[in-house]
Amino acid sequence: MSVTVRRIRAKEWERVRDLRLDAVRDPAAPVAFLHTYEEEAAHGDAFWQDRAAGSSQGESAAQFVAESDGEWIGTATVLRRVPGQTDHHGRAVSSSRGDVVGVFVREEHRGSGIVEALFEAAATWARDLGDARLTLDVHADNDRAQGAYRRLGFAETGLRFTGSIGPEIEMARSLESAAPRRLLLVNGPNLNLLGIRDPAVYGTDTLADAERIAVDAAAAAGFEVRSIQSNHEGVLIDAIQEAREDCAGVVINPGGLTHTSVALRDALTGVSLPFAEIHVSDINAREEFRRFSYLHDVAAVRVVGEGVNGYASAVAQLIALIP
Ligand code: CA2
Repeated sequence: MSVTVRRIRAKEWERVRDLRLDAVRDPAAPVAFLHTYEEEAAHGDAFWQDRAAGSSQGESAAQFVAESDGEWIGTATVLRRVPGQTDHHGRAVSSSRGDVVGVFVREEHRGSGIVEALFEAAATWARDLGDARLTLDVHADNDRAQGAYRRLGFAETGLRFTGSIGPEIEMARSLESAAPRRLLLVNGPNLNLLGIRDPAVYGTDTLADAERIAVDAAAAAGFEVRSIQSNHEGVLIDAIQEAREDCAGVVINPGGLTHTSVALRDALTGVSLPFAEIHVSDINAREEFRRFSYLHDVAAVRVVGEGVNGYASAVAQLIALIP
């Protein structure tokens, strides 16, 4: 499935309306959106024409859509706040920022990188206009959305308030690009055998092929890659700890340590770098003992069973999260 993310066009106001009406009918809508289906459905054509016109061009608002085979499968809108204005909490705006609102991905497309791509487009637009950060408000009980925003690099600002949908918290993410443009690529035990043994499970591509695929994907986004492969857990842990000094994230295929190593998990969470977990084979379709991963709930990105090409996808998705 190829997905493109782009800004809407003014003439697409009917599609803007239809996607919004689908969003406010979602089961999560009561804790996600400020308006109900009844309120949105009551607007006439002029309302949607104005909204689409206002967010299709100019510097005050932009609506982005994710499109797959012509279908709109997700959306996010950025409302810019600039000095001199008062924001929706009544605070004077001291440095320009983008407020992200109206985030929605159709249920069947969730968990496939769409929200990351939408936020990347939103961040690029706001950063190019000189904004220092992205902010958003999320319902205090909407754990799913909060988790997704955290994985996208957002953190709580400390502002809590009660709005029309109940208790909400503000989260923010810096748009300043301070992180080094380098990733650490870690391949664990036995991955040096890739392509040499067991081609029925792992294919015929070698570790060198996987590393080249990762390097090329990173280069396309302006990043470099430092690669390490080791059969020794401690060597991998040392490399991960050192990455804190000069890397913005880690892409790791932990090999068999995936299913056994608390120490590797601790190293990855300890360095506070976002990381992608990648497996060449589909670990969910093999022996029972491979189904559990000590990294599954702390990885920012997971790519499983896409062969060595999965390294490109893991790199691209991870870079999309790096400010
Ligand atoms: O599918 C993956 O990428 C794995 O992380 C590879 C590990 C395995 O233990 C994981 O469950 C899934 C194994 C690394 C490669 O081991 C080989 C052994 C013999 C021949 C070729 C590769």
